[in-house]
Amino acid sequence: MRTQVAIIGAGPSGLLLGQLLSRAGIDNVIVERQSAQYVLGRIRAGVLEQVSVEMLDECGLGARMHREGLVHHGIELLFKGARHRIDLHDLSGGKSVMVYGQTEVTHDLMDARKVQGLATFYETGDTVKLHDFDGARPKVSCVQDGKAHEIECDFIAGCDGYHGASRASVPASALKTYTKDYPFGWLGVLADVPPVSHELIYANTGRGFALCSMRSPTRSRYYVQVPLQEKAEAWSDAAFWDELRRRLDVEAREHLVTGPSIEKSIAPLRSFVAEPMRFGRLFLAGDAAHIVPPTGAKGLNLAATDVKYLSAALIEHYRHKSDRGIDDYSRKCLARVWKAERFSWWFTSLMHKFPDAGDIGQKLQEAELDYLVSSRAASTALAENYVGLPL
Ligand code: FAS
Ligand code: PHB
Repeated sequence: MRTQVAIIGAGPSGLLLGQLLSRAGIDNVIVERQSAQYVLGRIRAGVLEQVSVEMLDECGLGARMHREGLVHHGIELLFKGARHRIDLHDLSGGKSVMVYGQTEVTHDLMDARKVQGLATFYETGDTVKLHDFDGARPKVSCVQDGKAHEIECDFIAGCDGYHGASRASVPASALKTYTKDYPFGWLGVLADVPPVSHELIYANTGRGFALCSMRSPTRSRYYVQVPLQEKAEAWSDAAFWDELRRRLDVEAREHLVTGPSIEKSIAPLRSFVAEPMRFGRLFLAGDAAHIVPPTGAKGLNLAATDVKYLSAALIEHYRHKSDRGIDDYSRKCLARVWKAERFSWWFTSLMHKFPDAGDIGQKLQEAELDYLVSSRAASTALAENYVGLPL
């Protein structure tokens, strides 16, 4: 078969790119390793920057998000047993964030693609291969239900995440990668209980980091920092709730509603960037090119802005016969990626307990937090990064 753009991966990056290209009349095919149900079963991001909200609106898919999503104008920082609100809306000149889970974003994009009857090969397993993307006639091959498919295309979008085939298909000599692994993970629990507070609470405590988030007024998402070697199955619900309570302030502890977990998993924390993000007719987007620790809620939003730049570049190529956007894609993305990497590293370094930091490490973090919440300049810096830097 032939298409204009072959997209590898049906996560948020691939699905969002597929929507934007289709709306511009550009033919595309998505190949996805897993089943749609499996992709939807992964519990990941929870916070959308305004630019991501606007992209879903641009795809005509914002209705459920605006109906069910929660607009947040602030977050709270908890340290030394007290909470301090950061007024994101005031400090960022009127911006806010939308709490609407990645699962829902993916659901909306998948439903739209299905209604539009756009070609999507699910459950291709590890059969996807990329061919000749450094030439003029790239191809993607895969096997689905035992049937081999060869997809001739003009361009390949590698939207297949950190462990995908796209970046792995690039000769190591053509790539420069940067990696920082953190000495802890996030144990996350999803539960159908009302959130402990109406805004997110990021907690720095002597026992480690905790985050109180949510998906709706009746569904909460909580995280506690755990050592890397921990296993989610070793944590009973009761043990999780007890540990979370130990990391909350008195009021939050009193308001915490607990219940059975409907999902429990541990995510490692990593900073990673692959440069460049373009190889001939192959473009990397989203987690295929970069990973941030989730502290700054940047992962999904960075994927969205990569897709914004890539879709504009491809539309310019087909509509105006210009490759200016394509030639500038990697530079433009990486300028934004590195700023988000810095913010995510800084916020992670400020809020987590590092094994080798000693007692002075906690004191230095508390001093920085004291300064942060008492300085408009410092709070503004946090706010403008958290809501998303201008494009
Ligand atoms: P994804 O990884 O979401 O999607 C890639 C898709 O490609 C997957 O569906 C995969 O099955 C498919 N694929 C992989 N290899 C393939 C192959 N060889 N052939 C075909 N398909 C292939 N971000 C936040 O902002 N907040 C969070 O709290 C947060 N939590 C996270 C927790 C975990 C465990 C992980 C891994 C990430 C988390 N992230 C979080 C980041 C996450 O939301 C990503 O930024 C987001 O999923 C990026 O979307 P994609 O680039 O589409 O990559
Ligand atoms: C989430 O709700 O999953 C979430 C929210 C904010 C973060 C990370 C994760 O910084």
